[in-house]
Amino acid sequence: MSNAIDIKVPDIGDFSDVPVIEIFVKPGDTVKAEDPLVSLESDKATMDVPAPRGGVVESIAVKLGDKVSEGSVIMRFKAEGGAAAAAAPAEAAKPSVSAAPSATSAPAGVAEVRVPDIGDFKDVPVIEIFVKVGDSVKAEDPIVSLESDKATMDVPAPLSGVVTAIGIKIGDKVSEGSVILSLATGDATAATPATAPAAPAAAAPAPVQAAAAAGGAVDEAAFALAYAGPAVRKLARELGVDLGKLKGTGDHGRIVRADVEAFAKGGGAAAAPAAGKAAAAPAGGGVGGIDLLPWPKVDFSKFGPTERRELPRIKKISAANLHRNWVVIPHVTTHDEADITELEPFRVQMNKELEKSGVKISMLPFMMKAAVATLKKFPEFNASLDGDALVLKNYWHIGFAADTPNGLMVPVIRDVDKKTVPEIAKEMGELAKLARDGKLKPDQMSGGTFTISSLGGIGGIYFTPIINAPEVAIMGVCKSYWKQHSSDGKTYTSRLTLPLSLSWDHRVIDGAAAARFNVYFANVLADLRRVLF
Ligand code: CAO
Repeated sequence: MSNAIDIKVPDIGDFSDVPVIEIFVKPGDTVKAEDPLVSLESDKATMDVPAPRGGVVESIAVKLGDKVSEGSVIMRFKAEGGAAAAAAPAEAAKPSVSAAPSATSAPAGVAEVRVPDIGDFKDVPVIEIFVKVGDSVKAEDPIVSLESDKATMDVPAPLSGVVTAIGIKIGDKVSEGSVILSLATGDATAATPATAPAAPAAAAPAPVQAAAAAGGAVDEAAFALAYAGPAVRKLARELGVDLGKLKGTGDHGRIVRADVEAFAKGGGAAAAPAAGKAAAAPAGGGVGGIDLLPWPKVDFSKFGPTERRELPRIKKISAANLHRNWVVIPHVTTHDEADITELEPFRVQMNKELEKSGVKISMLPFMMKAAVATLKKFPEFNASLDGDALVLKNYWHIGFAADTPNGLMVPVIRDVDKKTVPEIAKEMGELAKLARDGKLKPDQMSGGTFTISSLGGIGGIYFTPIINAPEVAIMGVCKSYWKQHSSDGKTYTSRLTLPLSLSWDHRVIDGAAAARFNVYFANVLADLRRVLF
């Protein structure tokens, strides 16, 4: 009996003809159950289809851009064993992407609505309840919002009815299966909760992407940054309310439904449902019209031939992070330079001595050591903002920006203070390779206290790196070059000069401290004996 299994698109709710935007595996790859196989992107959500079981990929049945629906074959697996192959593949695939919310019928005409499959999340706090007893809801209306530390998820009503009881309150922690409320329906027992929830069905990041994907002619940057869940965003779109202009009254400033309604009633919105166009107008209200304008929509093909390329997944994730960091943090960049005339021959000598070990040392591991020495001297650079307080960290985990075929990644080397330069160089090489192969694990990218972004192997003189929040500073480094230097204006010597660009968060750091940081950092590189102090 053949061991091959067709892997099909599982239940993806109401979506059909959804384009394949990424394929994560190739024939010959061994995958484990739950490894992502392909990514699909509808206009509402990005959904990864995970492997329903382990196996070896025999062939891929789709290509990028192909449109698929539930049941479409995406690839063929050689199963791990004959017994596994015997199981119905569609059945196995089903729970991995979306499960419908479980509404079970209780007494005739009453359905109990429970928290649906929300992936790995457990004990997730309820942050908003959109309905009250007596309210009529339609299938798909959001009923509550849950918020984990990673995502905000709205749970939609699985069927239409009237709310007869609510079993939770704000702040309660819920998991899959927790009862949310009871609904009286015309025919509850007949109702099949067939519709997949828009937000919680997909993997954790999907609700965020779904929310961010909603389009409209408002200040999109501010709208995307606003602290609000998908249902509130949807309402804001319908009412033409620009979320970026609202102050939330929910926990931690979260914008709740009532805020949007109050804003709309108070004339804050340009107009009701047909407001999309009106909201596009700058809301400067006669003060000169210099507010942010909506992103220009241009038909580039009018001017010449074009080609459309979707951004890779990593780029989309880093783009959202970079955008937030750039908009939220008041960045300032201070440039300086380090004299590495003495350090460079030492580096070359060390590489000769280490030739047989296979470890190659660039300038970056020295900069990591210099960073730790400088961070110890200026602890507020090795810190993060937490509300009104600064959390100073007594560990020195240094991240480094790595350029990979899929986009920018920041692996982190832990406890740089306890490691030698060759140890750092070795670990850096290993992490950079994992990054380029797309195999970095989350814990290899987390916990950093300061980041170095080196373009030294490429070129440039100075640049303005974007701070890797929640860190408060980042050191950018460019290519060293020989520079004429004079201390008296009469005699000149050539010095090997390393350009430094330190970006810092002006909420935490002042310009004088940043200038001192750079001077100290440069001095350490000029004479590494300072690391001993
Ligand atoms: N000045 C002069 N030469 C330098 C240098 C500098 N500041 N830094 C590195 N070099 C040299 C290295 O010594 C090496 O020379 P050889 O080939 O002769 O040995 C060469 O440039 C290439 O170095 P490298 O880039 O492979 O090694 P690295 O340790 O300097 O950097 C890594 C490793 C992973 C950080 C790097 O490969 C990388 O990805 N850099 C890009 C980071 C980036 O994209 N930053 C921008 C983020 S903001 O968008």
